[in-house]
Amino acid sequence: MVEESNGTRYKRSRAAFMQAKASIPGGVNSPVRAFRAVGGDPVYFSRGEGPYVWDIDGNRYVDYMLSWGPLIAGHAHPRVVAAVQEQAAKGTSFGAPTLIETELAEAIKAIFPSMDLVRMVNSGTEATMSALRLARAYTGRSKIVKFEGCYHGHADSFLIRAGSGVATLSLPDSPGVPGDLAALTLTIPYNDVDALRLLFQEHGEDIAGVIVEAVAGNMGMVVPDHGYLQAVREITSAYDAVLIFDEVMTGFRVHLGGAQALFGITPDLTTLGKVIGGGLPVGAYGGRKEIMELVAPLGPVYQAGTLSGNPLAMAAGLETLRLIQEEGVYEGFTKKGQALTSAFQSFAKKRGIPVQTTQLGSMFGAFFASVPVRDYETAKKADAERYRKYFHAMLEAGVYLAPSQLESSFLSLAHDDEVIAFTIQAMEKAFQQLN
Ligand code: KE4
Repeated sequence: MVEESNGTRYKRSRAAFMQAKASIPGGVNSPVRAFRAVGGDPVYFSRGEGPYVWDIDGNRYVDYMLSWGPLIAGHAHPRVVAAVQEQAAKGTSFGAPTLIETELAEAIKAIFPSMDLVRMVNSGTEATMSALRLARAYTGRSKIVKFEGCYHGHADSFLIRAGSGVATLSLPDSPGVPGDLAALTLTIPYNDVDALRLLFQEHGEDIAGVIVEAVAGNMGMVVPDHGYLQAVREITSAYDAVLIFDEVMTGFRVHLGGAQALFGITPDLTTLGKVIGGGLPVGAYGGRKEIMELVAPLGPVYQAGTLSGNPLAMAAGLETLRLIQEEGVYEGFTKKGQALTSAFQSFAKKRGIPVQTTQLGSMFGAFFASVPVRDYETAKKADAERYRKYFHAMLEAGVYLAPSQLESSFLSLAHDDEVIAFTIQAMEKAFQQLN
């Protein structure tokens, strides 16, 4: 049995957590970091380099959480650090246009051709809330559709049966969201075309938009059924509702061009974040010209931000996009992701433990479940207790995974074959501790 916080291994982290709780709600600046789903106290990181992070007790881990996705180049990539240092020496923010903002917008457009115009913001939440406002303005309608278990950040309209931390903490919906506003968010199961068709038959004329994680990553990793996204596209088009692909997590992860490139579906709007900031605060939304032209100052839909497009995040994002467009990067991600998921499957089989795994590009997921996970209902049935034990066994073995089964895991350029081999050895040890 793995001791969650045995002896001195996490001594400094435990003390740090106690101290933090005196000043920060729950001791963390984002709920999923609090280890609530896996028990024990969170470990405090002091530094990262490549695929590794070190905690303040000096323990080293191979990191598959990678700051929840942004660090696709790995921790402190020399070229990203140099780009940020060079930019910082010239000034960190101007609140005025800079060339580098246009450079990143153009780099994003080259990878996401559905984005005729792109607006930079400072988080995925800002991106999705802005895209939602835009969809409502463009259609003159108020209702939106989201899917149970999908997470689109913490703007009021999205905290309805959401995934990620909302699901991890089993919060039904968040208090503080006015009932009248919550009523405008219609939620249905993911991967259920009939439910979507029925919803549109009933509310279609009032639905401004549908926002979807085209590959879901916030209820664990759940892939769309064959033809599902095509059906979502057809139904939204038939009712002139705006289709928003929330690619904050999947962008550059499941494919360089995100889920829309992988599945060949063109959304009306796309939201991005994480990778395009290379670890600095960033978000972006963009899409069809006739919709984006409504955004102020071009149009009347207001959205603003003191640090939007700040040169530091632009510099880190640009260098990161250059790095992942080098030859063979995505073949490498697929090879390593498959090595991990097949090892996981084989160790589980040997122990007679039912598991489900998913892998697309540099993103992968695993459930302790006997049936394929295709929506929030089945995701919630996965064995959380077994995941808890596995998480701590891997932590003890020097591998840091997402502290919740309702999240996804990520690879970086720095996860080389030696790191993958180390991880597979840790997996084998961890499975020996699972009954
Ligand atoms: P941020 O506001 O956290 O930058 O992005 C919100 C967001 C929007 N859309 C999707 C698909 C997302 O996955 C996210 C944020 N993801 C979570 C991890 N599941 C961030 C981690 C956290 O909340 O601390």
